[in-house]
Amino acid sequence: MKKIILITMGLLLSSVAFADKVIDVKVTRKGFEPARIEVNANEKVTLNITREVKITCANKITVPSENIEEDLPLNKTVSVELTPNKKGEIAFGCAMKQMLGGVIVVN
Ligand SMILES: [Cu+2]
Repeated sequence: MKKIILITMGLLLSSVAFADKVIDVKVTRKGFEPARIEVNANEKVTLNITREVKITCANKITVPSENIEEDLPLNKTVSVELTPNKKGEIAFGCAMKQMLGGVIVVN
């Protein structure tokens, strides 16, 4: 009986630890899709980004306010993690003047 309680507690703890938000983002000819991502403040967010087009200026993702800059190799999923701690909007985009980009809306 004691063992069962311990296992149950372990499962509860692990489900809390893995309660992060995971969002799949693609780079297509239209740019980042979705271009608008909604999250909650203080929630850990993982963006799994896959660039599906060869010719695009979005061969990199930048999130200037979070000091994030990651290369996006073709057809490889790159994970970017962030935990926004205040409400508002976080802009993200390609390396080059944010020509292609989007916004993470923090609620
Ligand atoms: Cu660009």
